[in-house]
Amino acid sequence: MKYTNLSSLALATFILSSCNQAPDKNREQQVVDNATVQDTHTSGSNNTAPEKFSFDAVIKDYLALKNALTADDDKAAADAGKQLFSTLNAVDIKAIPGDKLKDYTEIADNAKENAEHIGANAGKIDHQREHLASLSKDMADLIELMGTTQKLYQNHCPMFNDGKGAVWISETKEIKNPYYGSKMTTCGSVQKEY
Ligand SMILES: [Cu+2]
Repeated sequence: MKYTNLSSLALATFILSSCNQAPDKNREQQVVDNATVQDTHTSGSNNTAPEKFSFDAVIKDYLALKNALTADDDKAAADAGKQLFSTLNAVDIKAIPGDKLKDYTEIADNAKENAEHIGANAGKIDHQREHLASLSKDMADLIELMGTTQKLYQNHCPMFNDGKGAVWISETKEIKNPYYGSKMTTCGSVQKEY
């Protein structure tokens, strides 16, 4: 396995246990959302465009979310979190190669939970940033699995989470730390290029 999904799942579970929202309610909502998306898909039978998996929209939404937290903007981060959640739910899993489907689903489910919590926590930027740490691991895992057409960097902040550190995915080589924003913009280093 190229990615370490188990550790990000463990982190998400840890974060979720400190959240106000009942996880069961989230899951129900997710099921409803999935059903809605599937309905729209099946009813759009006039659409003759070939179904092709594109991961670009997910990356675009993640980067908007990351940049909102870099700018210390909890409301924009919440909006971006909601957008990412709906983009992830709209992904047509039929377009994902069969041998990658199981891994994709596991990581994407985790990413959805993180995006949803960031969306629901405007006003609590510290909590949004905890979820960003788990979400960024998910994104790194998804990029390893699905690839990217866009040039991206995996950056590392050594200080976040009591010195345990956290990664983020960036479109620029220049360090702009989303975990500390204006307090410590240039903390971190480039760990990997995609
Ligand atoms: Cu949360």
